[in-house]
Amino acid sequence: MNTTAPRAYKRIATEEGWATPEMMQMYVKILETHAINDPGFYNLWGFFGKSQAPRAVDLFNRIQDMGERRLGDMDATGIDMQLLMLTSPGVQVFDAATATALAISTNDQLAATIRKHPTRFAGLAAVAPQAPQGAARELERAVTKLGLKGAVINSHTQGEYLDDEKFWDIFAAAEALDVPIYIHPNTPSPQMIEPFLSRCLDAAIYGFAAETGLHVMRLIVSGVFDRFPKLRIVLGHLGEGLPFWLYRMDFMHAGIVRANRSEGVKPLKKKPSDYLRDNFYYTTSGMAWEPSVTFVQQQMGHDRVMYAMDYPYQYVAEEVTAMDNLPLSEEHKKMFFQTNAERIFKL
Ligand code: 1DF
Ligand code: MN
Repeated sequence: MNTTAPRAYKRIATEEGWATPEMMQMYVKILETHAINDPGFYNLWGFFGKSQAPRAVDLFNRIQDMGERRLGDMDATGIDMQLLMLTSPGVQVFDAATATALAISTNDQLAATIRKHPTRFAGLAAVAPQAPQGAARELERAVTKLGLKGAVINSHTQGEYLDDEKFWDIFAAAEALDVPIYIHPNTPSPQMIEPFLSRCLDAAIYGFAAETGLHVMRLIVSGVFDRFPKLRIVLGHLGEGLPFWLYRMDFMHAGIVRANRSEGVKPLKKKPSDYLRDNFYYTTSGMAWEPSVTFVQQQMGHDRVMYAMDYPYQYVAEEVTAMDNLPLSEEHKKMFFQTNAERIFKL
């Protein structure tokens, strides 16, 4: 099938990476000076930022191009619109003041890019969880003044997770603004990465999902969704494996609560799986495989699963064809490629 042929739906890709030259230079400087303590960062960006391997050079160039090359790649694969997010780990590796300032300037640049191509691009704001009140303020500015559609947070921030209440101003802001937070993967935190490293399992092959799935489980059992019942979270990679665990997480969580095992696990108003069905949305980034997509659609509902490519990391035309060929009714296919994204992100 030709993905550029006329069709009855728009293709909106909902986890598409971009970066500013300014941030890429700051990443390269970290690589050269070894300025932070994050083994995952050096593995991931040592490849994209310093390696001369053809794939690394190609990705390093494509991620920064916000004009002809990107639009050409979208046209070549029949992508009508990209929902852009600052590539992982975004500003989360810098000190709080640097990260806060960089998020603001990055969001201004993203808004300018979108103004140039308003039918092709929409975007999520970068925020710096290192300064939670500043992050909440920037989310509000980005949504109300810049027209961005929510925020992206790349899992842990220097080893800290969002179930810590010191971060909850960010959730309060997202709930009040009624915009989603996309929890995008990061490499595992310094506390958990060690056994991943020697087998190169720390990034997209598996570590991303282990890290991000853990992060979401921490959020759920912390009770954050009882405190913010309208909070909406988007996960890529079909939910980082969690939809496969629904039965077991409920069974085990009930036992842990009953036994009063830990201060860190209090009774919840609902089952863990209920929050994954009520507060979460899922994109197919990197997971263009019919059995998995079909399973998540069955479990979570056709109104919660959206198409994503994960450009430029998984720029694969055959995957668009595979998603076009999903066994879906015309109605469900339009929801999957277009109208779910329009509704969830208010495009
Ligand atoms: C990779 C994959 C890199 C994803 C990403 O951002 C990323 C990769 C730095 O293949 O190394 O967002 N991904 O979401 O699957
Ligand atoms: Mn991604």
